[in-house]
Amino acid sequence: MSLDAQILTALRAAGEGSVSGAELSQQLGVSRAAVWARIEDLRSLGYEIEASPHLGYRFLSAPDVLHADDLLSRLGRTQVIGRDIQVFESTTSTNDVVEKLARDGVKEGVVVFAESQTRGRGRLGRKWTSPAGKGLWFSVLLRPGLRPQALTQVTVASATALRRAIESLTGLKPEIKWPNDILVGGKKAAGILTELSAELDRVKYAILGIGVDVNLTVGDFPADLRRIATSLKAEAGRALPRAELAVLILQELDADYARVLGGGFAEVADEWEAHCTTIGRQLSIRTGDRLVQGRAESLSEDGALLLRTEHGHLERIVAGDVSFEK
Ligand code: BT5
Repeated sequence: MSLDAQILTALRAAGEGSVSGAELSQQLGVSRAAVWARIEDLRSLGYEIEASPHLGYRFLSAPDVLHADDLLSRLGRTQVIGRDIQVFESTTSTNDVVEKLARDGVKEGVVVFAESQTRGRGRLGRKWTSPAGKGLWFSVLLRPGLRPQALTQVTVASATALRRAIESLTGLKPEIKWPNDILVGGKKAAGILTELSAELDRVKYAILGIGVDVNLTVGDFPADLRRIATSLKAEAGRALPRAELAVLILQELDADYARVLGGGFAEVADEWEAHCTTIGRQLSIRTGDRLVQGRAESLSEDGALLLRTEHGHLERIVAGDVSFEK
């Protein structure tokens, strides 16, 4: 952890109380002058830290920016996800940045955020709107050692984790639309894009890209999305702290990733089904150039959607676009 992250962790741990410069300097093994210089730097980034000659330093508030040291300090210890966090002001797509890291052999668990993306993407090269400072646009590098077909489990687990994190921060009741949408009030508020590099029977790496519309206003969405997309702020009626949500999502992702790798997918699937608007509905799914119609019955053991067609066959669908018939 960097010095800034350690200072923020120590100040947060003191809660309403203060920590003296001497304590910090001893705890971190640097001079008091170095501590002071780091605190000044954090203040210039927008952190409100009170300094009193007698009591020391007291944490008051953090700015609504994503700052890697701050995210690491809040996240605490996780098993895999968030071992390292990087934040970019702007990038083409955070999935591109993580792909480069993956090719360079970086270990799984690194998370890359961007305040804005110039070429954020959805599935099949669709565009993902990612305005600056309003959402969470990030990607996670995973090396799950699963068969490529089983990677849907990771997408399913990400959706359950994302749903729980949003619910716990906002009190909203997000729903999951197979395979990768999080809806609030019937409109899309978050999406997941899983990209992978695989050999025949093994995933080399997977990149989990997550976009959450946190504090966007109607005007931040292009006109053609206003009918189908929404933000957590619009639904909750108040602006939400992005860093806090980011940390909650990473903690929940870490927990669900461990559940999947530990053979607990059935449990994840149950939770997913309990919150999924797709199960039980009559649907059309476009998958490649095929249109399949039927009733969504459940998830298979490896995360595919099982669809009962009008002829009574059970079809296993691993990817596609859903539209509801009734
Ligand atoms: C998705 O694709 O929903 C996956 C979105 C993943 C975005 C993240 S952001 C971080 C990482 N880096 C990236 O470049 N991508 C990931 P799909 O199911 O194909 O949905 C795409 C469709 O959602 C578009 O065609 C629009 O209709 C709609 N859309 C675009 N931007 C949106 C937004 N900000 N909020 C809600 N809907 C949006």
